[in-house]
Amino acid sequence: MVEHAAKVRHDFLRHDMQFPHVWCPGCGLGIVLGALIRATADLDIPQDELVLASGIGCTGRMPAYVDFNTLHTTHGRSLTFATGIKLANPGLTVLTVMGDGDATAIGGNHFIHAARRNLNMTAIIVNNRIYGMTGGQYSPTTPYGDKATTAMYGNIEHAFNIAELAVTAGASFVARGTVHHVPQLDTLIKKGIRKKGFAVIEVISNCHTYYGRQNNMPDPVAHQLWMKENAVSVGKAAKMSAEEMAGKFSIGVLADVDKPFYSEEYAKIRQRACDEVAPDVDEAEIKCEPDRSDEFISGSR
Ligand SMILES: Cc1ncc(C[n+]2csc(CCOP(=O)(O)OP(=O)(O)O)c2C)c(N)n1
Ligand code: SF4
Repeated sequence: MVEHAAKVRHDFLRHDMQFPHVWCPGCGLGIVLGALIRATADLDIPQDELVLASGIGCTGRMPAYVDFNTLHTTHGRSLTFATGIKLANPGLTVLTVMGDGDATAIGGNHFIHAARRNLNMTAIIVNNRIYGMTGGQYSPTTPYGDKATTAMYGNIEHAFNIAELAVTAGASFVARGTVHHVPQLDTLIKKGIRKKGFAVIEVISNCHTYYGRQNNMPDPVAHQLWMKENAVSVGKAAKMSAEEMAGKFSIGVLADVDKPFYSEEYAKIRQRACDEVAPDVDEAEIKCEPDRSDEFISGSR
């Protein structure tokens, strides 16, 4: 077990090139990184078939540390780069990792439309309720009344519920986990990668440096205790009243539906157009590749 964990760390991290990392000691992002490499290792996906794209932010630094095909792109735009990659090479397993600001503020438009299109990729959204990298400005997930560098008297805006937004926008698979419930987080990421369609995993995490310090949770332990006390399983949450759920949040799988996904539909349209408009062109030149990314996913752990 210990040997396996060490091998995963050795094989999946760019340990000799990119460490020490830039994150604050105790930041939840290290836990998300661990869950991501364990999940991809368990699924036995060859690293050359994996892509991790990010935007900008503390979360956006994650691709620097993993030994996959990686892109560190512009703020809010990782899904647009990821879409291009998936359509150009549907055989790749494409993931994006975004902060709450990256995904739902500047990238909010791309996020809802990626879900609506049902792109076959996995979006991990690390929700630490703040803009970490730029010094603690409030984000679309900062709760009403909480403090931020730009809301020193308390936030007067109301927060998005990222997972519910994803369900409403049409994502095939939507789950919420935390950096406290780590084995569950590994499983949710694996389920998301296996899913054919747009999979969203919201991860409740801690930015104790900027969010916590301004909101009476100044260290990672306080955040861990808060997650432990306030996370409720989806099944249990369904039986609780709105009053009982006040201040709490559900964890687990919120949506899991099967429906046509974009890269498959797009390949069919291309094939049809090729057959009708250019029947004489050599098929090898046209390259209407179907989405076969699941052929590389074989792990059963
Ligand atoms: C176009 C653009 N606008 C603004 C910025 C500045 N900026 C960099 S990261 C960031 C927010 C980061 O917050 P979040 O996405 O929640 O990620 P975190 O750092 O908390 O992981 C902002 C506003 C930028 N880099 N590019
Ligand atoms: S500023 Fe916040 S989100 Fe960024 S590394 Fe530090 S604790 Fe993590």
